[in-house]
Amino acid sequence: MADAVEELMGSAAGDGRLGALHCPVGYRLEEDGVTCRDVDECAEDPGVCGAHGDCRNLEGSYRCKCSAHYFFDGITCVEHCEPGLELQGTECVPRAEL
Ligand SMILES: [Ca+2]
Repeated sequence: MADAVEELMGSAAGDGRLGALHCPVGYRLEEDGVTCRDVDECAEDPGVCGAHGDCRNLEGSYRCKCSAHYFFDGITCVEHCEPGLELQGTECVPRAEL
């Protein structure tokens, strides 16, 4: 078990993903090794919003502008909010737990 973990970490470090500097989710380290740049999710994954939404890149994230009767659940456009999410305007958001 321990060997497998070490191997995994070794390979991750090998391709540069485990450097001294980490970028927040939605950002990627530039080739200079110090600059974090926004990932353009719309350009990298044109299908990210599915067939029923238009993608708009945002700094650190992205949004899908969904067609009528479709809602953005934080990842893509869906026809119904998943259990645990509730509809708020045109977006499915985590249901508030009190
Ligand atoms: Ca982005």
